Amino acid sequence: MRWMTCVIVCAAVLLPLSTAGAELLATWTDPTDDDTGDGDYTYPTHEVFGEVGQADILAFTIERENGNLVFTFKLRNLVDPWNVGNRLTMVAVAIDTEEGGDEELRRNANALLERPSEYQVFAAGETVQVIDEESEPLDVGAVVVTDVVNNTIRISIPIKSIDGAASDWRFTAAAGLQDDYGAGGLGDFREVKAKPEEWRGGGGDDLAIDPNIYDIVVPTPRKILGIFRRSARSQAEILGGYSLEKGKLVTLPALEIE
Ligand SMILES: [Ca+2]
Ligand SMILES: [Ca+2]
Ligand SMILES: [Ca+2]
Ligand SMILES: [Ca+2]
Repeated sequence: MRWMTCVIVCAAVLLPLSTAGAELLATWTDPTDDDTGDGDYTYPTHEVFGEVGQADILAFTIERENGNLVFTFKLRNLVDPWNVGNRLTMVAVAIDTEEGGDEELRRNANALLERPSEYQVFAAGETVQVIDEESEPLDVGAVVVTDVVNNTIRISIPIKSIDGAASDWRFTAAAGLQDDYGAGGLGDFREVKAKPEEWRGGGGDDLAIDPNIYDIVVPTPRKILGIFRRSARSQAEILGGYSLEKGKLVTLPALEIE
């Protein structure tokens, strides 16, 4: 903690006043009402999900602030049915910093990563966890602030603890529902099945092949010399790219800071 204080204080001293505060690195807006996974995912039928929108990303922002890398998810509808804060929504960011890494998004996401990650960040409610490419938890001093009124989840990670500059990194941002198994800590992505149940989403499959992800931020294809560098895949195509017959998981694309 003393070390973190030092980092914050030192950074504040070293930074000229004009750049104090958050520096916006990138922001993406995301469509409303596309929290449908492969195109037809639905929420569990229990009344706590009744308002829907708990896993609908509206915007995803990356900032640098006082030596921290800050991810902010704006969601359509964070809810607090038990007066314990947000327990229903879970967000994840996979961070690719170099060659190699973890090819799968963890915590029951059931999804592969186009850009294998060195770090993965998961947050729900007041809990946040950063894991490395071996799925080992890292004690890096990450902090999450969830604002149920303004529907934001803000995750702050001391950037030095995950080595270096972010401009060349790639980021995969995803949202789903959390299943904390009633324990109140950080859980996993809640299972999606073929038919919705009281505590299970619907529109996927009954096995663990479909992604348990409702919404992702899809990168905009970049044009080079007027030609799209790669063909644009819709979110439904990306999240619907699983195959029961082949046992094939979906592969999530990554965002880059331009
Ligand atoms: Ca959305
Ligand atoms: Ca990597
Ligand atoms: Ca499933
Ligand atoms: Ca989306």
